[in-house]
Amino acid sequence: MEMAKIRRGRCAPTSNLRRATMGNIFKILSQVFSMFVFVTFCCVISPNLAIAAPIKLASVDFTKQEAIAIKVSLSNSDNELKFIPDRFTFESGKRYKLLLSNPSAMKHYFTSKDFADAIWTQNVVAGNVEVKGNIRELELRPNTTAEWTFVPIKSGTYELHCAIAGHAEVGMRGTITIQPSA
Ligand SMILES: [Cu+2]
Repeated sequence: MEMAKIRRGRCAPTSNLRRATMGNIFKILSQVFSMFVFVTFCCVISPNLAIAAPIKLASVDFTKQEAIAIKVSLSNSDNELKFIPDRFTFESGKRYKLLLSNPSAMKHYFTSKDFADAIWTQNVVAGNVEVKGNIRELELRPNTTAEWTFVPIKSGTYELHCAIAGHAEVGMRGTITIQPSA
């Protein structure tokens, strides 16, 4: 009886010890595995992520992208005081050519200074003249056209109006939205 008691007394701590040891080994293995995953991420995936972005940006030349043509008429042959259309949506990072025309008998402005600040203007072509640099607003005399080529930079919603006194008040207004690049 005593031997049995003694054996049982010895066996119980030994099996607890084994369980504890197995638990520790399992913990250590899972920590090693976590470290392995972390190191793999740091060494292999992260540098690729960091390198991928500059390569993508470096390969984009905005001036060589095909321009998306969008038409806008400042008033019409009936001399209605409105932009047609009066809502525009552009996407940041794409190249656009805004084809402006004024088929009316009055001069009109395409004025949206906040929008002009949110884009990079490549040029404005009117008649035989090409203008480069920052453009804030365009004035179109009766029966004239202009082409404004630009790349939207900053997303947001911007108001558009004609700067001639009284025109915006009776409806010569619009909204231009620049959406973040998809
Ligand atoms: Cu006007």
